[in-house]
Amino acid sequence: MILYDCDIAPNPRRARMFIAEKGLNIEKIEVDIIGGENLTESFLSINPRGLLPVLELDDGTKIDEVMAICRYLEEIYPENPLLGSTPLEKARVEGYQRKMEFDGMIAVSEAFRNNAENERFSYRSLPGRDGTSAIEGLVERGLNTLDNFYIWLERYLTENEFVAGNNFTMADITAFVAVDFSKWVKRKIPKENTKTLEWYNKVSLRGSAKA
Ligand SMILES: N[C@@H](CCC(=O)N[C@@H](CS)C(=O)NCC(=O)O)C(=O)O
Repeated sequence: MILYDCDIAPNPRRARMFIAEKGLNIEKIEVDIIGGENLTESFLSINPRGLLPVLELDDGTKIDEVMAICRYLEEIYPENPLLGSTPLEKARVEGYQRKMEFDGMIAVSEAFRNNAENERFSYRSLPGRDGTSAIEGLVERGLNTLDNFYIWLERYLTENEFVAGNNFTMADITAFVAVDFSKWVKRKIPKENTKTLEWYNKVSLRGSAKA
């Protein structure tokens, strides 16, 4: 298998953390998003939408979308489950993962890519091939959603040790990557969010945090 990756990009990092948590050794090919390599014919033949990450299987089949990649790997390597074990756990992980993705990842992306100061990105409000022009008002909406992300994250971590319950799961990976991604829009964990700070420090110590 090959993971088409981009070292600096947050969505590929979610896949890399998942792979590291599973203890898998998967070859990686670096694609330079900043240099526009993801929009060249060569990469578009791998993912016509121009997005990373992509997992290529040994028979040439390509899987894009972080969660599709993680689902596939969870099915073929069920040890150390990160997407839940019981029907209820699976539902909880799916639900919290989506919340962390929409409230965190997408909010930062919206605030970052629509900010005219980020010249490299502002001409494309959306990532990949279908990029559209920036919309200024989305910066404020993204930042407001991000404020709510931090409020909800603190609440979940007050109720449980990890985002979706008492086990480390994909919901933690997405939330952790979103927290680091939020630095791109100069936001960080509010200092009064003690549970989130504790959780962040604990997750930072995992080997996968460096993936
Ligand atoms: N929904 C996709 C999102 C993928 C995505 O947005 N990837 C970004 C990197 S974080 C990308 O490829 N950006 C290319 C660009 O900016 O043109 C997934 O979950 O894989």
